[in-house]
Amino acid sequence: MPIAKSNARRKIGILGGSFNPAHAGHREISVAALERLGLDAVWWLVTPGNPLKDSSIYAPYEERLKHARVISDHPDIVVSDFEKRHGLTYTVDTLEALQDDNPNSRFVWLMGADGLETFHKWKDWRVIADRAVFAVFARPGYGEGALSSPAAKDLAAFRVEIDQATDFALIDAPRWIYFPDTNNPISSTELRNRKIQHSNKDNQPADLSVPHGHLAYFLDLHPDLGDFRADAIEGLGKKQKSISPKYFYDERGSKIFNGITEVKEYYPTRTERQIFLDNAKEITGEIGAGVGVFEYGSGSSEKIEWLVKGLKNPAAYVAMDISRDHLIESASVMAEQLSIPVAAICADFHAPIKFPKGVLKDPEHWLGYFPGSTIGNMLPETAVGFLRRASETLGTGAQFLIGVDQVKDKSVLEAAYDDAEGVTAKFNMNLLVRMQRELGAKINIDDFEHYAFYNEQLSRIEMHLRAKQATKIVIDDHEFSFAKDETLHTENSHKFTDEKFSQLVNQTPWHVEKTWTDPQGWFAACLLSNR
Ligand code: SAH
Ligand code: AVI
Repeated sequence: MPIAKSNARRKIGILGGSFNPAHAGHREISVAALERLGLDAVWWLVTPGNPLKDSSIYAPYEERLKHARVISDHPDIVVSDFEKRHGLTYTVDTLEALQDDNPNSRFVWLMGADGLETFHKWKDWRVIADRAVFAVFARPGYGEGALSSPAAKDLAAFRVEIDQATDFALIDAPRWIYFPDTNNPISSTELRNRKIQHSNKDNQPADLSVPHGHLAYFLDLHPDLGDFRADAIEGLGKKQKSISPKYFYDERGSKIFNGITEVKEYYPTRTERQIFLDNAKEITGEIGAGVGVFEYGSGSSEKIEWLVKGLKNPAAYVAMDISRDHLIESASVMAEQLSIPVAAICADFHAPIKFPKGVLKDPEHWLGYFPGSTIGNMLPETAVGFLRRASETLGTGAQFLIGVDQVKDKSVLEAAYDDAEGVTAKFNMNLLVRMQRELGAKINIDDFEHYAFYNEQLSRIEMHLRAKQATKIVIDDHEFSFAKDETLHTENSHKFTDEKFSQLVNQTPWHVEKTWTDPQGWFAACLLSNR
């Protein structure tokens, strides 16, 4: 674990951080630094602690180290506990110690453009800049903006051009360099291939799961590995422009969704909660003892407590969602609140998922839990595929409790998806904000408006972003024109009758065991079994 002392004049990049947890972005910066700066190695210095962060979402040190080693996955990236061993917390001191310890090495401090934005708040940041050269890499969502940050302005005279990159590690500080083109290090085609490989992979390595803070484990299947850019370009190129609703859920989108569940027109959340509470005894009785609960699209995990409290000797709760930070935060809170092991999996529920073996005790059987009628956001044929895969994930003898929104009066439905406060509109528009921030898309957001209607023929609410006037969206060198009133289709929310839902379920290994509804029949909780 200690880094071997070097005797040659090695060029070493340093990426410091809490690595809570390490992810693909850390690796991308490191690989870019190795290639562009001609470095011999990149060391990931995992800081022991950041007292400003909430300890409940902060995994123990050894776990962060272990996870970083799994994620780094590169012969020239070394994960180090240097700061812990030397009792250091501040970069300014770490650099001094590194240089004292390795007089024959040249160090380059590495950071994402997000780091540069807040660099002026670091302790003795000017001393840091004097001590070592540093390289800044554009990251999805963070680019040119960082160049107008206080530190970037203050140090503007010391910035070198990227044509000097290969000698950069040997220049004397203060000097810095900015790579504007690393926020899309992988081409769309490459991503597409990687994505296909990923979805063919029906088994993920079990050692990608690590204990994390209060969580029994955190398994990151990296659902975000750049797919947003490739999917946006593909979807905007279609005749009816469209994009998957899964892209609503960045950190901000997840929070806006919580706001939707509180507006008076959005009946699903409170109706479903009432069904669960009114029938809790019967539902938990049907499920039985010793189950492990696996929640798909767990969001804020707000609907789990009644279930875990009502079940007899539940074995574990595993939360799964695509929205990584929100998931870690919500599942960590649940881990503190529930008296059973809680774990989290960051994944796309359209990909195959297997539980890591031997981490949690096997439950009597698994109960899939999929509230909110998120299943309605899938096309019927996609829902069939999803249910089949879920049956494989959960194993034979499993049950599946699913929230299913029902067909009802059009005016009730349309109001629920176009609330007077405009929270749903904000949720929909967030997709454009996210495209701007993460893809560097050029969009005049004011040219678009939220548009939702009930498509009676297909029994679904459709959400679109509609162009108020002729406009365009530009991503990289792709330009997508919108005529006035042309739309980008962002979401379907299918509404079911009992019959329609059973027809769908009957194409899968599941069958409907029992259904509970509210007095108006607006929403249903369906218990499926694959026994
Ligand atoms: N279960 C909660 C949240 C529903 S919102 C409730 O009933 O209120 C839908 C959730 O599904 C969000 O948290 C979103 O991040 C997640 N989600 C959407 N698409 C997903 C996908 N393809 N894979 C995994 N999670 C997804
Ligand atoms: C998550 N899903 C079930 C919500 C729905 O009702 O389809 C998402 C949503 N879209 C707009 N409002 C809420």
